[in-house]
Amino acid sequence: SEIIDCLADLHLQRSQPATWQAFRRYLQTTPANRILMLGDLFEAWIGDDVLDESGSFEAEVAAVLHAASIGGKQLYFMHGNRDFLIGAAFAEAAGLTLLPDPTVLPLAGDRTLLSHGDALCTDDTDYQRFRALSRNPEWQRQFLAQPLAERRQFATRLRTESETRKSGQDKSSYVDLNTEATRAWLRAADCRTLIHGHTHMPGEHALGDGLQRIVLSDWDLAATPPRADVLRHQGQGSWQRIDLASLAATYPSN
Ligand code: OKV
Ligand code: MN
Repeated sequence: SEIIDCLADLHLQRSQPATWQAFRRYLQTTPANRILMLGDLFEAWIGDDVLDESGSFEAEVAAVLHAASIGGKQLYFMHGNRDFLIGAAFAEAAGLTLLPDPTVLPLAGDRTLLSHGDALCTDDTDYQRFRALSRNPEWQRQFLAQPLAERRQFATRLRTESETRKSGQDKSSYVDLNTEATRAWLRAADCRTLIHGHTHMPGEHALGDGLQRIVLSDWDLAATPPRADVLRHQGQGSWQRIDLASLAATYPSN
């Protein structure tokens, strides 16, 4: 029967070759028929025209995804807060289908809602203001009209701003998903389960009335211990968390 994998927050970048290698190996070995990538596949994305540069890391990732697609994997991608500018050119180069956020996965046993997760961090009003602006088509058109060098500077500034916020004191209160907003999304979509990433706080949370959210880890194969979660749905069963990093540790010669 059909096997579905969900993963998120790989934050792929050339300077993290272990994570990129683990993802390539995963694509070659997973038994999944469908692979659902729930955002922040890339650490940064400043426009699909990065694919046209010679020696482009992003083009290399697209080519590997495209090969998996030709090999029979159905690939899906939802935007994250880092790679919200991924567009139709990347989707075509990678052989994947873009999904809206949120998307309902109408599984027989358990209708599951999929999201990156950032839209539900409603207590972080500064971030939500940035999100609304950066998802505006006119803002995106103006941003993409700038030269690549200027867009790179902007990405660097956002990364610095993000590091500053992460090192700030009272972050715990607003970096997580708002429970009432999450319950409202689940009810509106007639789902019991939400799967998301974004927070890098893997876990499972009961939200009351039989509702729940399952949180994916980010991927960092250079960390100690390394992390690389996949949530797998197989047959009539429920979602099963697989830590690819610990599987790899069991077979060091792989
Ligand atoms: C999003 C990208 C980080 C891309 C920045 C004012 C500033 C808010 C911010 C909100 C978004 C960072 C801080 C993020 C996208 C990155 C790194 C690379 C598109 C400002 C208000 F700087 F303009 F003043 N933000 N976040 N990147 O979600 O972490 O390539 S972020
Ligand atoms: Mn994110």
